[in-house]
Order: sequence, then C-alpha cells, then structure tokens
Amino acid sequence: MYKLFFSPGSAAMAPQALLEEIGAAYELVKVDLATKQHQAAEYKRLNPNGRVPTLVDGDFVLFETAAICQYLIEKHPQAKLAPADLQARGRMLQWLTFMTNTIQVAFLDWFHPDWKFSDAARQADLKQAAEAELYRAFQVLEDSLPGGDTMLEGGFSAADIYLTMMMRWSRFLPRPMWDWPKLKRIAAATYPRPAFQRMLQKQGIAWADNWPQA
Ligand SMILES: N[C@@H](CCC(=O)N[C@@H](CS)C(=O)NCC(=O)O)C(=O)O
Repeated sequence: MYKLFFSPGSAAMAPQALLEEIGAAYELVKVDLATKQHQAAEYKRLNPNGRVPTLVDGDFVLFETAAICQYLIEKHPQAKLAPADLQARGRMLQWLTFMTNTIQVAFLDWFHPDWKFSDAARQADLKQAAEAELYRAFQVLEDSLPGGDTMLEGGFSAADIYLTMMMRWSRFLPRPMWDWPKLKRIAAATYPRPAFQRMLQKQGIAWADNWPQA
C-alpha cells in the first residue's frame, strides 16, 4: 500500500489523481504547511527539500512530482497512463519536464516571491517576471499542442492530469491558463474524470470556482 504525503491543492494533486486512475490502494497523509510540518526533521528524512508531495512505496521513498508520476506510470502499465510508442512517450516526458521545471517553478515564484526576497519592491519585480514567464510558457504549449482533448495525439496520459493541476493553480492569475483555448480544452476534458474528482473530494477541495463554464 502506498503512502502519499500531501497538502490540499498542492503538487500532490497529480500523483494522487494518478493513484485514483490506477485504482491503487494508498494512504493519504496530510502534511500541515501552516504548522510547518514539512520542515520538521521527521518529514525531512523522507523529503530533504521539505516539500510535498512524497510517495512511500514500502521501503522506497520518492520525491519530485514528475518523478512520482513517472514511477507510477512505469509501475502500473496496465493503467495506460502513457503511450506505448517510444516517440509519443518521449513527447509526454518533454511536456512533463517542461511543466515541472519551467511552469511549476514560475508558479512558485509567483505565489511565493518572499521565498527569494524580503524587500517588497524586489518581490513585486519577481512576481511580475514570473507572471510574464507563465504566459510565455502557456503560449509555447498553445502553439505546440495538436489541439483536442489531450496533450498527446494518441489520447489521455499523465501529462493531461499534470496540466489540469496547473490549470487549477492558475485560477489566481490575472490571465488564468484557460485563456489559452487548447489548454482549456484539455482541462475541460480532464477535471471531470472520476479519478480527478475523487482526488479533489479526498483532498477536501473544489475545482476552480471562477472556471468559465461556457
Ligand atoms: N519540484 C517540487 C516542488 C514541490 C513544491 O514546491 N511543493 C509545494 C506545494 S505545491 C510545497 O511543498 N510548498 C511548501 C511550502 O509552501 O512551504 C515537486 O514537484 O515535487
């Protein structure tokens, strides 16, 4: 039985939605960021970065969201969370990597400019730069994706879950990700999936309340 250390609405959403897609048994362990549980020595033994998520599979401990997703994809091939074709799989890895090391990083700067600077003016500059970087990255996706309900032409994959997690984070941006039509279409097809809905419900959170229904 897996253990997934999470905080509601965090990057744990994607691995948990994948666990739900797989139908795997898992225990959800809440890490309270408000009381700094993620900085406690006990948790940092699992995840030295003091971040969520962390996946525990027996004696094996794994951190980094994209790595956890990839591990689950590989461990449960029957769940078909990635295409079988090598090049299509390469494309999925390209987008997972782009989302985790470009988009997610810019989101962190936008949400937490205080992590890098104490000075208010420098925080404002960082937030502005992060917002511009997010829009640039959304445009890269928009210009590159085939169009349709999924990121890959071959159909649903873990990358769709990852993008939809970011879509929810983007609800606070002046221009949420759903301003980009191809990205909106993917999230529109992904967030109603029963697995994604179970993840939201188990985390005690809702889909974006400002999501444009039309
Ligand atoms: N690259 C890491 C980033 C994880 C990360 O930054 N998680 C955030 C929540 S989305 C966190 O743990 N924040 C701790 C905090 O707010 O202090 C990953 O994808 O696992």
